[in-house]
Amino acid sequence: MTVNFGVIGTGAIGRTHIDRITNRLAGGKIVAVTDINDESAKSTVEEYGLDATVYPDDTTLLEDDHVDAVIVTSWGPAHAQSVLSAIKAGKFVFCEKPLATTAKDALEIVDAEMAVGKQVVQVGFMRRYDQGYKQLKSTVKNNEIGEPLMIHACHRNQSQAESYTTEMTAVDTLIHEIDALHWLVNDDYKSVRVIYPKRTTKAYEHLQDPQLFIMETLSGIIITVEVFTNCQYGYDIQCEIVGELGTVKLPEVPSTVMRKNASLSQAVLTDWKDRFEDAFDAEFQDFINSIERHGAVQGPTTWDGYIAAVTSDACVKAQETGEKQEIGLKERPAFYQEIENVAAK
Ligand code: NAI
Ligand code: ISE
Repeated sequence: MTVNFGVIGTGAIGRTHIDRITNRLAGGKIVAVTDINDESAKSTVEEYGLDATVYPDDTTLLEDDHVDAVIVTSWGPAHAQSVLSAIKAGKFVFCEKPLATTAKDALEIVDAEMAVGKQVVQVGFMRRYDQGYKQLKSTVKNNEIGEPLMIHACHRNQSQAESYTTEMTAVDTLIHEIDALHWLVNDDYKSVRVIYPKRTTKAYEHLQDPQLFIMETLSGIIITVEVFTNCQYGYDIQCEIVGELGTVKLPEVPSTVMRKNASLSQAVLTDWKDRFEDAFDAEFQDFINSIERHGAVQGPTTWDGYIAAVTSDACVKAQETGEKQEIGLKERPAFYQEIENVAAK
């Protein structure tokens, strides 16, 4: 079986996903695209030589019976509506982060999916498919470093466009750590506060950069995440878990070591696309294989999208008030507990 995809949003990451499905992965085909910028949709079809219909909007794309699954790669605030419509149209959905920009919208998606009775939505938290993060997860799960006590993480981007705001540090960038870190230690968040260090002069004036988020989980694990989005030197993702018996850390990205001009050097990546390319491929291959083999998906869930929405919202309030914010999650429905149990096997 081939999974026929419709793509809603043919911008930067939409195109990379089209490329991976068309040129690298097995079992998927792009048959439909749409973008509010019609030219973008048309040029994407040309650029990748797709045999795909260009639709004027998501509503008409979702009426196409040839489309089995949609990829939602529009701007964040547009995601929830497209995901809800796609679920109602009986499609599988791969939604880039964020699933929704409000907890209310995320819960509406959760309810719509539960009404279907199986997992049909996968959220694009690709770090769960990264080899390094997977090794961290199994180290903790196998109790190799004892009980986790602290996590120290950092998310550094080389630079940001002028349109990037202080709030985006939480909702656009930190959101990857928000998802990955509680998943690593199988815990939920309790609170967050943010500290603003001395500002870099290398950022636009409206942006507070860097920022230090301090989060606490229900079991008392303290998590520090430095987000520095104009660090100049490269794209650098770090994560160390400190346990009772030892520590475990993400590996450095492999790179050749050069000896030249009396110095020893190793390149640092500059782009998230390169850092997580294998993880993006793996998450999509899993999405395709799960539909083909099980008629349901098994990656990061809408409940994970809900946790991220509530938590990033609290992070923004912490930015605005300068005070610690409680993170109040609803009780996880049995539906999502069962999905997690199956995925953990
Ligand atoms: P982009 O701005 O390059 O592309 C978004 C595209 O969606 C644009 O072509 C725009 O015209 C289109 N669009 C907006 N609203 C639409 C609607 N209602 N219907 C149809 N098309 C619509 O943005 P980019 O960088 O591709 O990001 C897209 C999403 O992917 C964002 O939610 C972003 O947070 C996420 N993302 C995830 C990454 C990851 O590491 N997992 C990395 C980069 C982006
Ligand atoms: C971007 O949207 C991403 O998701 C990248 O993974 C992240 O590193 C970057 O900061 C975001 O702007």
